[in-house]
Amino acid sequence: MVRKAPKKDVTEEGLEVGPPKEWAAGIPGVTRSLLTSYAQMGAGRTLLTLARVNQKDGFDCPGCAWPEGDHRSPAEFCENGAKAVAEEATTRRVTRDFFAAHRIGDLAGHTDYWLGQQGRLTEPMYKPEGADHYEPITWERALGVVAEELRALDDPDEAVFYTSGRTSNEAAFVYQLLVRRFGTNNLPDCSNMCHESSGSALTQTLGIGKGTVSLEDLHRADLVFVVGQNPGTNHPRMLSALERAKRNGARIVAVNPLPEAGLLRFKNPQRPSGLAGRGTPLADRFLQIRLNGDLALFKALSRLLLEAEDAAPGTVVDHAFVQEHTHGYEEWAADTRALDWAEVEEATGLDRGAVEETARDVLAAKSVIVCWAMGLTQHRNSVATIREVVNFLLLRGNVGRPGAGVCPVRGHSNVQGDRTMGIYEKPSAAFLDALGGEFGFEPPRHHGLDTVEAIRALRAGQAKVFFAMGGNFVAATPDTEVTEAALRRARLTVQVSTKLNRSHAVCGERALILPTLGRTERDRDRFVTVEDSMGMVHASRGRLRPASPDLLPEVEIVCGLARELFGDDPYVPWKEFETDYDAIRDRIARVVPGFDDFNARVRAPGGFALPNAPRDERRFPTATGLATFTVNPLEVLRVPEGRLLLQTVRSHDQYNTTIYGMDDRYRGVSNGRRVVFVNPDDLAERGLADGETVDLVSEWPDGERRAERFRVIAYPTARGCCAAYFPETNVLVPLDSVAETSNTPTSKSVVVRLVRPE
Ligand SMILES: Nc1nc2c(c(=O)[nH]1)N[C@H]1C(S)=C(S)[C@@H](COP(=O)(O)OP(=O)(O)OC[C@H]3O[C@@H](n4cnc5c(=O)[nH]c(N)nc54)[C@H](O)[C@@H]3O)O[C@H]1N2
Ligand SMILES: Nc1nc2c(c(=O)[nH]1)N[C@H]1C(S)=C(S)[C@@H](COP(=O)(O)OP(=O)(O)OC[C@H]3O[C@@H](n4cnc5c(=O)[nH]c(N)nc54)[C@H](O)[C@@H]3O)O[C@H]1N2
Ligand SMILES: [Mo]
Repeated sequence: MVRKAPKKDVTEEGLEVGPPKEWAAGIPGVTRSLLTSYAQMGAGRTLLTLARVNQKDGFDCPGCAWPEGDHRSPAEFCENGAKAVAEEATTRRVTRDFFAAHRIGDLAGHTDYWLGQQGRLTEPMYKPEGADHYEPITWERALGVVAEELRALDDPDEAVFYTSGRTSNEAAFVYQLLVRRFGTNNLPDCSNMCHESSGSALTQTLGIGKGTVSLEDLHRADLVFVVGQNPGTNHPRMLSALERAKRNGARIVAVNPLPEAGLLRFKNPQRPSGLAGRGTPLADRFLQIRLNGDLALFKALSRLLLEAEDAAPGTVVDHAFVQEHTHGYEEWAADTRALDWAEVEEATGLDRGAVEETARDVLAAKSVIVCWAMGLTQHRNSVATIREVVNFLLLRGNVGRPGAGVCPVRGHSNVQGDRTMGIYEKPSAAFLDALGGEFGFEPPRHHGLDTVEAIRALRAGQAKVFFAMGGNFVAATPDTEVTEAALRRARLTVQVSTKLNRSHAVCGERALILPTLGRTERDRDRFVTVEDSMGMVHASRGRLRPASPDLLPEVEIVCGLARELFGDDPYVPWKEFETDYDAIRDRIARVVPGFDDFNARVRAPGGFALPNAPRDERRFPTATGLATFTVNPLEVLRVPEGRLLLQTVRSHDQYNTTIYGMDDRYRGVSNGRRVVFVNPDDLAERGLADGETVDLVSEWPDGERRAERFRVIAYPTARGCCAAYFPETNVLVPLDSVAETSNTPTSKSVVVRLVRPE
């Protein structure tokens, strides 16, 4: 069987390709963002809105989870943050007339870009069974439909409640409360596709599923690794932090198959000197690694450190730390000493000299931080790879002291906070005890479904109601055709959304669109809170007039549904929560560790830091109370003859499934997205040339999958690897191709062949 992506946007006539850029975030960055904003918002609204991004009395940028420093500049946003704001603050509107004019089937035929460009959703819409149009519905009736379908289920586990990572702490807390009060832990979230591998590896080895560094640590590190991450596009404000670290004397090592613009040179738009010239060189060393080579790299670095220790005992390994705070060292060291260099070179594609020089950087550094994102988390052996990063840091005591530690760089602006609030299909017993104790009911104890398992359950007809708090489930998940068919089987799909997307077009028998406020918008006089990638909690207050008078904030949608579902609930004061976010925060303070005195502390400018045992006390709350060295076998991912390893990445003009525009400026692409970046030598070997059109075909035990008509771009990526954008390539990743332990789809290692279209 061959699965194909739907034949939309297959011809891209205006597509142009130029040379990739070597630097990021200078003048074009700033002017581009203002142009996008003008087009969507108009000039006055643009200035008013952008002036409030990430200010202490403003709203948290919905762009990414990178923290704000203590000394904020008046323009604490970046090009892509501005695009995220413009996308939400747009003056374009999707009205009931729009839905009357477009059949649902027709909407599914449009591109993600077109769908997003239609503007903000304005009122609740309902697709009754058998209908092919959405029609207006009142809020009361809409929530009634959801409650009716939930009550009709035989078992609460037949419902699935997804969350994307923009939901505030307050909304997330009441949402998971509703779900557990209803009786299930089916709370998959975007994390399952994102940093789940980081969470799994870090919880096991360090006892906390989050990073262990603050922004201050990054500024004062001696050596910073940026691995599997493209900050120039996805976390542009991180570049300022890296620049600052460099000014303080840090060296930066970039590890990536692609020479990403932001990693090489940086022009800081917030400093006068940043507006001219070639910018600051950022990475001191660029290791152009093969996809999935990182486990081998970190093992090799550790082995070189052990050799240096053997040559001069007591000078390299932090024995005091290893003895006092860790276990498993001996076994790990023996395994690491036995590493086979030939395998390292095969896996990484790096020559031994480059790895040895990097090890010398490490030896010269007193404090080391490793930052990473999706390049490490979306492979079959991602959890093992991240555990190797931890081993490498533990060896020299680079955890739990200033300037050192692990730094998984989160994606969605509140994805970390949502997890802290209990959006998790595998909640700990301690969390459930606290929740049940506070509200006086017994939450379900058995684990729920994660993202991939939820799709399987929908496919099998075992899950019948699908509720999404934000996001774009159908487009963000793998195996597009399988997933779409699974969602279409649902009795009811419900999307709480700000903007139109594919998940509204590919829906269940009955479907609801519940439009909600975004971060930028006024929520009466209330504020919400978020947690950034480094565990800082702070307030976010929108100021813009809501896109429509018929929008409800997420908290009110959840509480409204709970009141429909539970009537006069003896356990939870939903009515009070609906209006009073302070009341929600008081409960959070009693249930979630670290939030004591939440209401008072979050009102302090800049908010507060959550406790972090490894960072604050060098304490590791693992099963043994010690940080853990783990043995992770090196299995070289060998790609069969004639095939390439494909990674699926973001362009500079997209936010996950939201397509801002059709350009990828730093990589030299304009007016199109169906492109595949391939090393020129790999092209020559296959008799292919830059500019040709190919289909991407992945091969799996259950058949082939094909994404059609991509323009080949000869590009300086690592040999044997190629790259293309998602969501277009999600059709190539089977549902069952997931990372061990974390169950994250393997979106960064897909074996493909490039074939000329028939
Ligand atoms: N503007 C914008 N900002 C965003 C997002 C967005 O879509 N747009 N998305 C947000 C979200 S949810 C997230 S999770 C983050 C994502 O942030 P990133 O992780 O930066 O996003 P990707 O585009 O997936 O880029 C992956 C990077 O890892 C590299 N890479 C891939 N595989 C490997 C590997 O095996 N080894 C190594 N060493 N490198 C590898 C790729 O070449 C690429 O540079 O960004 C967040 N911020
Ligand atoms: N092949 C491949 N697939 C991937 C990835 C990859 O690298 N490669 N990355 C994965 C990652 S890291 C992630 S995080 C997921 C992302 O998966 P999701 O989080 O599900 O997807 P998004 O595209 O971020 O969701 C966009 C939608 O969110 C809604 N929205 C925006 N703001 C708000 C808000 O404030 N409230 C509400 N209720 N709705 C809002 C809008 O309607 C918008 O259309 O995708 C994953 N999929
Ligand atoms: Mo993400």
